Amino acid sequence: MTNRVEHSYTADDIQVLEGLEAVRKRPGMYIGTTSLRGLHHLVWEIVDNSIDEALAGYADRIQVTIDKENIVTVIDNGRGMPVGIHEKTGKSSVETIFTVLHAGGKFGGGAYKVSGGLHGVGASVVNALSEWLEVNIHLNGKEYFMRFEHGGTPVADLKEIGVTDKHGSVVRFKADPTIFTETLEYDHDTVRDRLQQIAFLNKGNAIDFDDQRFDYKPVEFLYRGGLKEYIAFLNKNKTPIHQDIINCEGEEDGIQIEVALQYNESYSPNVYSFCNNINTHEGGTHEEGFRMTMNRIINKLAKEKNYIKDGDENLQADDIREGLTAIISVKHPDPQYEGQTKTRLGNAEVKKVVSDTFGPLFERYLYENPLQTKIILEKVMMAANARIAARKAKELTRRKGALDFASLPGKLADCSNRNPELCEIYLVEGDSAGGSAKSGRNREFQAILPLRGKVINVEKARLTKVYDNNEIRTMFTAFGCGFGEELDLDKLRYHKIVIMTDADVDGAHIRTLLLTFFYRFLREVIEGGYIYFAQPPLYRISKNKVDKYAYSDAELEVLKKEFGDKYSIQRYKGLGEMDAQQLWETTMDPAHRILNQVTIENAMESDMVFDMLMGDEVEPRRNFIVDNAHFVKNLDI
Ligand code: TTJ
Repeated sequence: MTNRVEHSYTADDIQVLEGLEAVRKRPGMYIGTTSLRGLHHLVWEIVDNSIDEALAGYADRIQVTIDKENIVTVIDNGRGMPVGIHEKTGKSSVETIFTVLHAGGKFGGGAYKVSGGLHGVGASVVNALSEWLEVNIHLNGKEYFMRFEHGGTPVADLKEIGVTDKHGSVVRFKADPTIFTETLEYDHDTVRDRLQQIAFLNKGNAIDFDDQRFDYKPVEFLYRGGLKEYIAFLNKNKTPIHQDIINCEGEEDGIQIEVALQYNESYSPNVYSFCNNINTHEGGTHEEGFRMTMNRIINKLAKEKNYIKDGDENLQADDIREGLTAIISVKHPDPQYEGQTKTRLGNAEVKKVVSDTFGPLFERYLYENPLQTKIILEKVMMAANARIAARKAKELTRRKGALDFASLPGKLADCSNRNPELCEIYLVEGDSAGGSAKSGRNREFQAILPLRGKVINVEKARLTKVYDNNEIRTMFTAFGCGFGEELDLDKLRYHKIVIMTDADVDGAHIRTLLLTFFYRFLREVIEGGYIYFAQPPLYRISKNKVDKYAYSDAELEVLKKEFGDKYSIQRYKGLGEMDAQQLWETTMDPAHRILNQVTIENAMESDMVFDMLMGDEVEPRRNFIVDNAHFVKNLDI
């Protein structure tokens, strides 16, 4: 009998190790990638556990620390992980949580598990991918400790190590450098932004972030106003057209819904949705429910108040979304995710829940606030009228053949190859760099499109103006894939669209304008991974007719050492300072160049930065420039 128990215990043991070994063999299966993005997943995974405890109502403060060695510590003031022996495994629950795959969820106390996409794979995955991981638990006056090494092997059993008057859980870990071979350095901004987002989405829960690397100061994110404060944050560089941020909360069938919205003067929509704190980039049933409810109520009011009359066409979703900043956040006990990146909420029942909970509250708000309603309806009517005008302008443009390839103005230097997979188009700032790029390129597969002057700001211009703009028309024509509803990626003529600008503030500005354009008109092209930034070198270092190029200050330091003394350094201020040969060697030759692929997050970020740089508010702009002084300094001296 005893033997049998022992035997099966050993078998379990082996199984556990095999489980973690599987994670180490194929980390991508569990965290998507072992790049920086995968590294960040470790942090999200651990933080999610504390969020669950907060959502269950037992914790209200989470502290995240990254120290100088990139060791991450997550602390919550929840109940503390359970310390008893786990029935099924015969080991402590803590050991089970950190060594058995997918065990995480079974121990959480909350009804809303924060799991979706790659999240929620469990703390054991983090343990498996860590050089070491330590757990401290404060529970019932006692402190417990356990340490794992080499990808999840317990150093000793869970041990009582002292007394405490606190309660909660502490997890510390060092990512395994043999797994994360690309980088072990967490990106400050990415971690900060995500923690701030979690704080916005969970009102009243404090998240402290202390990044001890560089000169960052500790920050506390605590938003008692929740989504209302999130909207105020997103709109901080925009001009709202009505005073209130409209905020509705409800619950039905155990599904919680929170919606907040406000219209601003701009023309573009900013609608974000979340399920269990995960950004559902691809939308889903909560967003559909929101759109349908908005449509129904706005059309109803527009009719009642005689903005639209019998026989007029209904207001459309696009009219209602113009200049709308909105967030829809649902907490669902059993979310189903769909879509390419598993970020579309699929639960059909959510549509009705949004309609039932948000609908009546939103409607009531509008009836009780006739002044704000009037402002909103007038804005939506303007959008509808502009849409009808734009449709006519677009039809006219198409009839004139302006988007046909034959009508392409002479400035595109196309490539000779016709296989889109092999073809690249460089969007180059300025005619002089455009000239060098044209002479330096490989004309077999590289096309060059010089952009003259400033690219139009598609956020601030009406659609008719955008369609009239020469640079925009040329790009649409050159890309060949159409846009908006008619966008067809199969027709895209280049599978690499490379934005090549000077490495200075103006270049960054043009890059931002272009990204904003792509984000608003060709989002699928970004999502398809077709857009890149070229990275021109910052310096050339030469000695005895040998030239080498540095793409960062750090690289320059390395090269200086390599060259010893008696070298000369040229600092590049713009693409125009390089001749055709140099431009090819440093920035365009696939064998040597650095291309940075643009992600939808880059584009969203740039959308916000953009608003800030272009908006009416002086203070945020000043702060941004001060914050980025290192960047500006690098480039302008
Ligand atoms: C489970 O039910 C009994 C009381 O404690 C519940 C629980 O699991 N709480 C909990 C887990 N709080 N915090 C965690 C946790 C925190 C971190 C940082 C990491 C992990 C894996 C869990």
